[in-house]
Amino acid sequence: MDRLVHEIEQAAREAGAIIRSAHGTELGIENKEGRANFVTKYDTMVQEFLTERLRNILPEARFLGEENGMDLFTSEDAEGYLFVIDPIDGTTNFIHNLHPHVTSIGLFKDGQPWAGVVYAPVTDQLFSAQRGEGAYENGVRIHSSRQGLSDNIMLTGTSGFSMSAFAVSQKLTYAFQERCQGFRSTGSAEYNLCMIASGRAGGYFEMKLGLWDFAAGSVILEEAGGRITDYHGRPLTYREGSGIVALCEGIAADENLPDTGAYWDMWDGK
Ligand code: 2AM
Ligand code: CA
Repeated sequence: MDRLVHEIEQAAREAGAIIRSAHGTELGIENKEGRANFVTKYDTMVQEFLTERLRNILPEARFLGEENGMDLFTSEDAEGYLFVIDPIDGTTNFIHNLHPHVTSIGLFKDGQPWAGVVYAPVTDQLFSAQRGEGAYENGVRIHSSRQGLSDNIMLTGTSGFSMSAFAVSQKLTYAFQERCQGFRSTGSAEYNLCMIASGRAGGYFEMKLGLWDFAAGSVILEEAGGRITDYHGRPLTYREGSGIVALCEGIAADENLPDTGAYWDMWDGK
């Protein structure tokens, strides 16, 4: 793996140390737009820390992040290097001192994800991947499950932002339920993708995510032999947030899965 990726890993570990130090302190919780959407002073602090730290590592890179006001992909982002950062993915967990909450750093090259680093500070798990170089957990190569649905646990999103998305997700969960070993929900999209990449879970779907919620994990999952698409099975555009369906190698090969696209079409988009 490129030295650049190892430097990003180090930056993610340092961000994680800031997050670990937060417990027992005043978090400075504020409401953002919409339902169950919070930001704390640590989200902002870690975003600022990473922006400066990563700028030193790769001065020519542009930045897109959840907490820095630069959250729209522009035409200039489609060329060269672009960091797509979520300082804390799983902020609601973080607020409740619940694992997982992770720092995630995606690095795009010419508009496509090229490397991803996800660090879970509570469990000291570092996931990373570089396009064409495989995926790793704490330096050990990982691969997604080659087993089918009946031998896997599935993960579901929380869809805290929308009751109508929650209702459709519940229906899709029901459709998968009888064929898998049941569902879990972690509250962090990036961590979910790493759980599939490392063979612990078989799949995950969520109807609305920010680009920073899957920018890093998508490379990690694909490098671990898994697949990530929209609900209709199409490749992601990586130009904005979207709904995602993420599957391990074994489940991606199943031709009789519930039709996620049909469920997507039931959602009013609100
Ligand atoms: P966050 O913790 O960075 O906000 C939970 O299933 C996942 O959904 C988390 O990764 C969470 O990211 C994300 N999420 C929470 N609220 C969201 C919203 N309003 N829009 C998109 N994604 C959201
Ligand atoms: Ca976040």
